[in-house]
Amino acid sequence: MSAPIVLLLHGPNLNLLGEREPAIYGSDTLDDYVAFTTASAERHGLALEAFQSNHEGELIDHIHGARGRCAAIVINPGAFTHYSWAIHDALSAFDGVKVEVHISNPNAREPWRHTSVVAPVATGSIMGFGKHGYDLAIRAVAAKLGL
Ligand code: CA2
Repeated sequence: MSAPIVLLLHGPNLNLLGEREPAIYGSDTLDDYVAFTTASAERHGLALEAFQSNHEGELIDHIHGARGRCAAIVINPGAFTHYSWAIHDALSAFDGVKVEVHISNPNAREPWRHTSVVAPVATGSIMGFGKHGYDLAIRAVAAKLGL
């Protein structure tokens, strides 16, 4: 049987990883994050698809496209985390495992980052562990799927 698919989504500005704000987000690029998460997925018998967009609607289209096709979504919604009820609603219509991941710990930053409108519809949230959070997310997906 083919490996269950995990959809890895990144939201706005995360295409700039490695280019600016290394003190907060480190020096790894988005490609490094995707390669790191792909390797983790393969170790756990999962296949990974990755997509980044600066556009809310494109992220929603990909969440819809995962319905009935992907076993899990790992999503770092970027700043959409804090106000996109549209992403909240799209995720609530996805029946698989949903992991919210953040590179930094938004709760230790500005007050406007302390609210996540995605967290209530996520299976769980991982934040503050940099790149390792993505490995933790894949491990959590594998455990939830019984792999
Ligand atoms: O810590 C995270 O992963 C965040 O989701 C990153 C978002 C931020 O709005 C969230 O509060 C927490 C911001 C992504 C911006 O990424 C940049 C990366 C490099 C240079 C500039 C921005």
